[in-house]
Amino acid sequence: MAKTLKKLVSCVILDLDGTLLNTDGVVSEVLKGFLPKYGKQWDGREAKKIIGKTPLEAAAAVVEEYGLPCGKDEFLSELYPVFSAQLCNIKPLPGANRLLKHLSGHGVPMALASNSSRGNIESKISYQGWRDYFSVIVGGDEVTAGKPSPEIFLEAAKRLNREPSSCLVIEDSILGVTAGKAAGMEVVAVPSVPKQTDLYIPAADEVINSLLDLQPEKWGLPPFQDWIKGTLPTEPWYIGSPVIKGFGRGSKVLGIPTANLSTEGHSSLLSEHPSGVYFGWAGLSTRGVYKMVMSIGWNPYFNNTEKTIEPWLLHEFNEDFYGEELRLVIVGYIRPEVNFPSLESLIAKIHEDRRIAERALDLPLYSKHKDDPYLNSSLHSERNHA
Ligand code: ADP
Ligand code: RBF
Ligand code: MG
Repeated sequence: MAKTLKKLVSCVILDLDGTLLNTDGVVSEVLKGFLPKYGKQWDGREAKKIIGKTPLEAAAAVVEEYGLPCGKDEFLSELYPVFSAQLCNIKPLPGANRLLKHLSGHGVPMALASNSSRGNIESKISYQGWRDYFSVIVGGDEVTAGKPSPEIFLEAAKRLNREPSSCLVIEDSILGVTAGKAAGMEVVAVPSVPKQTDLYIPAADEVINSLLDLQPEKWGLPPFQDWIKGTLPTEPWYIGSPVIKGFGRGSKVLGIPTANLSTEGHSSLLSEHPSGVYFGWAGLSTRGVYKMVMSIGWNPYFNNTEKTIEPWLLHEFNEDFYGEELRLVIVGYIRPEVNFPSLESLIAKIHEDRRIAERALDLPLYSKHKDDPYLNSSLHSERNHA
């Protein structure tokens, strides 16, 4: 633990949108429904232009990007009521509830520092039941300049009664990371745009893939204690589809076959879950239920452009099963996806993941999901036909 200690802090200042809340999902939905009125189509690729901005700056970016025939103030005042009605539909990001519960349980003072307006922040967090977690809240309308100005973070530190140097900032946007560093604070970046890690590395003190990967002990804060034998239990989630052809390199290049799922119709499920290595149970209609370890993401080693799901069923099959219905119950998380200097080191790591998953799945906590009807229903119906 001491070896990896970066710096001691005594409090945490969090950004809200994109860090704790999946606000961008709702923003995208609202714009998707709104832009057609101006004869335009929302293109998700512009999403990163609005991340971390104040509402007015974000509106200005959309007006400019799409060449809308209205002013930014006019656009914002039209959009605002639509967006406000959607605040209750914003979901917490993976690991947000866990992090807030953990820090508050250990009495670590927490502040929210967001470019959103104070009123907006208050509504968003009351929908989540998070109001009591924060002893300080600073909104973009309470300072003269929003992020990337350090003002919002300095104000939060002042109200927390702490020196900036003993504050840890957690931020998803480059603007926010810049603001935190300018305030003289320690900054962990959790980028909300995938595959952009390199842009954050020079600015932040650490870049992590999702809140699940935060190690508070690196900053002198109490460590999480919910890891069990190298795994983090997650709310079980379910995904199933016929097995499709993948890149054809699993067995050939790695000696590790991965039964690729069609991601069609699963895009929102896929975007809800951070990339990384997960494990659980796999049900194959007509065959049985097996232990499974999988990667979700872009496979940095191969630098894929699509986010894929690649489950390795921990069983020897003597044939392929393309086209068969594969159902997964994912019960836990192992690690973030990483790049490797060589194929050998990637293969070795995947075998280590296999050992971790195999051992963990024998724990009652995880083994009970083997009997989930979701995995077995297709089996039963096949049997009845026979
Ligand atoms: P692809 O790129 O088409 O997914 P792979 O080389 O990754 O090809 O091989 C995956 C295929 O191998 C699966 O679709 C499945 O039909 C078969 N297969 C055989 N054994 C396994 C296993 N233990 N786990 C996953 N897939 C397996
Ligand atoms: N690919 C990576 O580039 N980085 C990883 O960290 C990584 N972890 C994996 C873990 C498991 C359990 C499995 C089954 C695969 C992993 N892969 C990873 C994906 C591997 O590159 C993928 O199976 C091939 O791209 C085959 O299509
Ligand atoms: Mg595959």
